[in-house]
Amino acid sequence: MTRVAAPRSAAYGSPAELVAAAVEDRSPRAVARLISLVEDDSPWLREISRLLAPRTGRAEVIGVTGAPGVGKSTSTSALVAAYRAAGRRVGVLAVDPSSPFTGGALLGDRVRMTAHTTDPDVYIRSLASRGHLGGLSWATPQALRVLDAAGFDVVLIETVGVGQAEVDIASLADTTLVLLAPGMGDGIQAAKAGILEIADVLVVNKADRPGADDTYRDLTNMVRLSGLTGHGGRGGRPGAGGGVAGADDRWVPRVVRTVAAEGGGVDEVVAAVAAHRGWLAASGELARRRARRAADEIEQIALAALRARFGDVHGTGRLGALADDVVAGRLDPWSAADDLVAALTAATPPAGPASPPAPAGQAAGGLATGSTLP
Ligand SMILES: Nc1nc2c(ncn2[C@@H]2O[C@H](COP(=O)(O)OP(=O)(O)O)[C@@H](O)[C@H]2O)c(=O)[nH]1
Ligand SMILES: [Mg+2]
Repeated sequence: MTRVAAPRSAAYGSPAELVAAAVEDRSPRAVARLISLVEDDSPWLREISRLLAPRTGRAEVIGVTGAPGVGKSTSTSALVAAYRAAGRRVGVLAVDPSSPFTGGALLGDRVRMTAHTTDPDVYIRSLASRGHLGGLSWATPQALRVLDAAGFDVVLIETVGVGQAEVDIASLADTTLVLLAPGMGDGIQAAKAGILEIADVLVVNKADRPGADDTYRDLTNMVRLSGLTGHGGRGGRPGAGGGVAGADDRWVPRVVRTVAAEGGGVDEVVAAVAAHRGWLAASGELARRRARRAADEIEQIALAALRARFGDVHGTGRLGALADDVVAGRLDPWSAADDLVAALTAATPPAGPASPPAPAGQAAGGLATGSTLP
């Protein structure tokens, strides 16, 4: 990619200026820059993340997932309208690994989203990852931090697939909407386990189509059965009791019908999300989910750092030398692995910039350890 990896314009001379522009001035341009830095694994991220941290934790994060074509973008757009009508600032992250920037699907999304493009309190971004750290699963939570700190009350994250998504939406969102449409046939059967794992609200979209009632009934039965048997629903954690739904603090997923293309049923979705939000707060599950999210994030960053160091070790030829020893019988693979791990943990992290980074191409080593940490 020939994109410039960092803000070079005089407007943002430092990470602090850039973050201030996004957080204090709510500049969409600064927000866009910050997310670009995330996509590029910029060496500035460490400093930026430190500056953003005190401003995060306020946004309500809603995941929107489901098979391609089920109506996620249409529903997201309708939800943006509903939340804007309630006076809330809304951010959207569209995460679709199969259709980065130039994809036809995105073009369609753009058209659907145009209704909101002139609203300064709506920020819509299709997320790509040009970095090497861990792709979208790494970039998405960081982009979410940017929108959260920039004062978006609600952040909608649209991602494809159930159980197959590169981004684990359920671990990222406070509330996960799983969209289905009539005519999926055996798809529902096959997807059942995955759906119950992650859905807080089940949305039968395209309720104007034949078969919608069957799909709705299927799902409602499925949810009721799972309530009776104590399976499903992320609120149903071990220790919460496996009794009849309502007899403990479990969340039983709501099933809602929508015609997103016409805005039908969207208010019910908003109400279901609000009810789930209430349960999250009352049950203590919100705090647990956010702790899990943070743990995931830390793990991703730590693993990326280890991978980067592994690359450094590779560069030294150490692995090759160890392999030679193993082939020659001078060393067993276990001892060789011990040696390699020792080299990894001993390796000094790459030095990072304390000031604006070099242009793209030299800006590798995204997990640079800056000298700016207090
Ligand atoms: N009949 C009908 N079509 C819909 C509805 N919602 C979305 N669609 C259409 O379904 C297609 C796919 O929608 P899209 O939002 O792009 O799905 P996504 O791939 O899940 O994001 C588009 O042609 C939409 O206009 C609905 O409620 N009823
Ligand atoms: Mg879409």
